[in-house]
Amino acid sequence: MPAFDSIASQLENQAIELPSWAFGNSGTRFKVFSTPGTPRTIQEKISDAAQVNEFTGLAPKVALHIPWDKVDDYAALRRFAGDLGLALGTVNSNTFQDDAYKFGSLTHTDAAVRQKAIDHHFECIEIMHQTGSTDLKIWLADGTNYPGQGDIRGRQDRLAESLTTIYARLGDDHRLVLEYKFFEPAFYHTDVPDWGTSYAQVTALGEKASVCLDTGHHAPGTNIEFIVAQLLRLGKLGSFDFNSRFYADDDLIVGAADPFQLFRILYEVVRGGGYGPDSTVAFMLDQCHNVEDKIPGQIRSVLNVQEMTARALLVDAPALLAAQNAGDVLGANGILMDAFYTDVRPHLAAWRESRGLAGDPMAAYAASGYQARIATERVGGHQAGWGA
Ligand code: PSV
Ligand code: MN
Ligand code: MN
Repeated sequence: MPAFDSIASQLENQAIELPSWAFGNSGTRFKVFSTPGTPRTIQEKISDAAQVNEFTGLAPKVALHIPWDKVDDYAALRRFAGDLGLALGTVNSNTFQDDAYKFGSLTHTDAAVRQKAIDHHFECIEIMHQTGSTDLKIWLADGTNYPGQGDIRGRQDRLAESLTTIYARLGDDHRLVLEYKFFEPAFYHTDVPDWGTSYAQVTALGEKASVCLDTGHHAPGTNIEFIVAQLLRLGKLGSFDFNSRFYADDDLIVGAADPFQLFRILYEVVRGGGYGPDSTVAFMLDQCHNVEDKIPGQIRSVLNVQEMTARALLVDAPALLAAQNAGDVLGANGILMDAFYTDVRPHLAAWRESRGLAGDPMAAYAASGYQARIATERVGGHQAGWGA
């Protein structure tokens, strides 16, 4: 297995985008618990995201969700973030909250509703020009609850037409990423339920469109690393929404439920050229912190991604290939598992310290006093999204 030192320089390439909504209060349909110090504005969310980057050096971008993060002056917001060492990242559209979208948005039978949803995406693209963002991420709640409720085929056709109109409005440096999710909020059929549908739709659009893979959006037992390998092979893996799940779309801390799965995914990312300076894959978190503090929750998340990336980089690729080609089943499996079972935490701590960062970002954040300060300074923090 390669020594940690031989892969250390590749860790410099890691940049993980934080979702603005991770810093707001969130919960389930049963209860939204509020956490002292929760941000009241997008500026406060960005300030909290800056803490994650300050202690880890891993999170230089914040993704926005519109209209949750709507402001009058996006150029000023960009400067605000820039002053804290951050860039504004992916702009997430939102066509799942308005009454008009009860029966769909980009797929709706009524052209006026489709146009409303398209106009919202035009607004997002305009915002991207001002924030300097390159990615427009579309996730649709569109779908039906009962067989026969909608014309599945007609909805695909209208989706294709709406996406084509949005795609035509993208700026030269812009990309469109289409996220899939197998169910919820629709329970019978969802209009973009799987990577194949997303792939078919974005391929019809053109080069600037690709697939967003949210790790929580698959049926239990799905081999997600296979999807990663396939999309990279096809040149259509645009971005990740990282999180972890035990049951459905739990949005828990990435790597918390199944670190081995995260390792397997990141191994395929590395294997398929999705990691490194030439990669165009965007790595984002899409998480909520219902019962734990949000900033340390995000710090833990980016550290989990870093740890599993380091382990994936440690896989002895030539030896693995040789074992695979020789039909050495257990030898090949052993080579992969050797890397997975390597505890890289002491190496990563030393690597951080060599770069002027705290060896233990969780402890350093806890000792910084920031959490206590925001708890006293901020009163009446917002629920993620809906109240923002
Ligand atoms: C939907 O479940 C999703 O994963 C999409 O990425 C949304 O933008 C995000 O959650 C926040 O609601
Ligand atoms: Mn997502
Ligand atoms: Mn989700």
